[in-house]
Formats: sequence, structure tokens, C-alpha cells
Amino acid sequence: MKLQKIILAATATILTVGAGFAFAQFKKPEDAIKYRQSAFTVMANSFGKIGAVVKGEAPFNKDEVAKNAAVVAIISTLPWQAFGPGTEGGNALPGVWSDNAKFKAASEKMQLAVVDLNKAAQSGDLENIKKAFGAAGASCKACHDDFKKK
Ligand code: ASC
Repeated sequence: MKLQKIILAATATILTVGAGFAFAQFKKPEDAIKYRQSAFTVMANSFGKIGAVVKGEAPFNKDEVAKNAAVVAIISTLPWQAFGPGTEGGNALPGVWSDNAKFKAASEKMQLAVVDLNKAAQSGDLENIKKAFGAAGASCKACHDDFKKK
């Protein structure tokens, strides 16, 4: 319980700071690609664990879901700083750079959706978690449809 409170406090702080991220500096474009793909990998892992619970494939352990949702919320703020100019490639479609306003809007929609998921997860209500999970998954997919290679 103590640890969970620390995670929650960190979530609130980091999400506020995250709103002001500029592009981070990387030595090589490949480093930026690796960074953002790593962040998405960690996020997808925790999101998938919540998904297994939502689909009834894993038992509902409130603390585990709360921890995974906090991880998703924190990590969701990180990849965007690694999509700077000159870092085209990886799984990203050119639209990330040519239609950057739309990409940014989609990323913000996802970040807000996973804040909602985190709130639901911290309250521990499975029905709310299911609803918020569905909305968050839709926000992942919407961005992938336009901006991620198949
Ligand atoms: C996941 C995952 C994604 C999203 C997306 C939702 O578990 O890894 O990228 O959900 O598939 O449509």
C-alpha cells in the first residue's frame, strides 16, 4: 500500500511535467527510434496485462492492475520527445512529421485516456476499468491506423 501511494504521487507529478516535454537530444536518429520503441514496448506490456484481466484471461488483482495502469500512464508521456526532426523511420509513418499536429493530438488523446484508466485502476472498480481500458485501446489503435507501419 505504501509503495502504491508513492507510485500515485509520482504519476501526478510526472504527468504534469510531461506536458512540457520538448524534443530530447539523441546522439543518432537510431537512438531516438530505440528509445521510443522501448517506451512503447514497456507500455504495451503493462497494458496487455490489464487487457488479460479485462478479457477474463487473468484473475483480477487490484494492486497489480493499479501498478500496471500507473506504469502505462507514466510511460505514455515519454515516447513523444523522441519523434524530433531527423528521427524519421522505425515503425513510424511519414505522417508523424508531415501531419505533426494530428499526431500530437492523437498522442494527447491517448495520454488522457490512460490517465482515466489509471484513475479507474486506482479506485479498483473492474467495470470502470473495463470501460476505460476500451477507450484507451481505441486511442492506441486510432494513432496506429494513421501513423504506424503495419
Ligand atoms: C495493446 C497494444 C496496443 C494496443 C492496440 C489497441 O495491447 O500493444 O498497441 O493494445 O492494439 O488497439
